[in-house]
Amino acid sequence: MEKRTIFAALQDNYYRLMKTLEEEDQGKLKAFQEKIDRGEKIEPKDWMPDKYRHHVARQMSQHAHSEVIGMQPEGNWLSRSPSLRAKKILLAKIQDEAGHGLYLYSAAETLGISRDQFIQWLHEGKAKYSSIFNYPTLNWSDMGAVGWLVDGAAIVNQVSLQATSFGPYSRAMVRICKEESFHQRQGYEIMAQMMKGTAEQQAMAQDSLNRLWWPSLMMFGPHDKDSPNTGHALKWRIKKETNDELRQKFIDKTVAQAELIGLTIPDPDLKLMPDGHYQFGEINWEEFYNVIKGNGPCNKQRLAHHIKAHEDGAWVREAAMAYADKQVIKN
Ligand code: FAQ
Repeated sequence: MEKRTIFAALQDNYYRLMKTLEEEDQGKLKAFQEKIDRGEKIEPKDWMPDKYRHHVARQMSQHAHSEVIGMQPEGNWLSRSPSLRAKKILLAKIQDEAGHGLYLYSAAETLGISRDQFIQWLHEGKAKYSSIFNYPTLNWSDMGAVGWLVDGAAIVNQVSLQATSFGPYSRAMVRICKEESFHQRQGYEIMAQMMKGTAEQQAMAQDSLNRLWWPSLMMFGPHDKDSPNTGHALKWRIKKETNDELRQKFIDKTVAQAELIGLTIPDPDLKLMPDGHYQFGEINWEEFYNVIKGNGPCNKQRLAHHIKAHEDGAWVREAAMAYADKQVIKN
């Protein structure tokens, strides 16, 4: 069968039909690269090589899945929030995450792959979501640590992604970053309040930091030398900064925030260097790869919950489609 662009291809044949860079029209490929080098955005109807389309679809859909699966560890604490104020804020934050997932799925669909397909790949274990959401949230101060560290790490990454070369992704990031900075502040506020509380509350906050610090650093992905996607991502300006550069930025700004409220970063090797950056200890990469392979503490639970919610919601999707069909007939 003749190879066509994956945009036109049947989704089931996605990988089989994807052209290699060598198989692409070399003139078009050159013009595409020049456009990227000039800092122009690539829009859905523009020509793009299959590899670029696949790369952006992979990253955006994994990002969308992270936003949606990321609601689970926080949803766990809604019914046990310590006050009505805390509950309202947490509820609003979780709803924002659902919204981020929806913008991202919609933006990713402009690449010609449906949201149903992205979700099917997630359920089949062919698509990933952020490793961080495979860790449990054991107490209320984890809500503080998730907002402060997880949203904090997400912002560092997403601010950089505002300048990504794919137009719909870049525009989604601008809006998401505005909401994410409120999330980071609500998390930090919880941590700061707990650090002003009893010795027991302070110990809870420190325990949350101890458990979530290293997994937060893993959110930025493997070291650059072990990151197979970074080469093309930088060349095509999908990523503006590397995994290690972003991780360093996050550490540099977060250490001071911890110190300000009396928390200790759980890293005996952490050291401020003369260049103003922190040197830090070795990340447990064995743990990271284990988690992204599906063997983290909560992987099975998170995915099973997502599958069940998706199946339980089938009637809502069917009803919405039936209603839409009726409107077409009516008009
Ligand atoms: N977890 O070659 P690289 C949030 C995979 S949103 C799982 O370096 P790349 C909001 C990677 O996919 C958080 N898998 O990959 C919120 C690749 O596998 P593949 C999500 C990971 O793409 C807060 C392989 O390892 N943010 O938190 C991870 O160049 C609170 C090799 O890696 C985004 O998704 C990981 N941590 O760089 C919501 C941002 N790291 O696909 C609720 C967008 C790597 O080849 C509550 N994504 N892998 O099978 C990115 O910036 C990039 O995709 C990276 C990875 C930086 C995550």
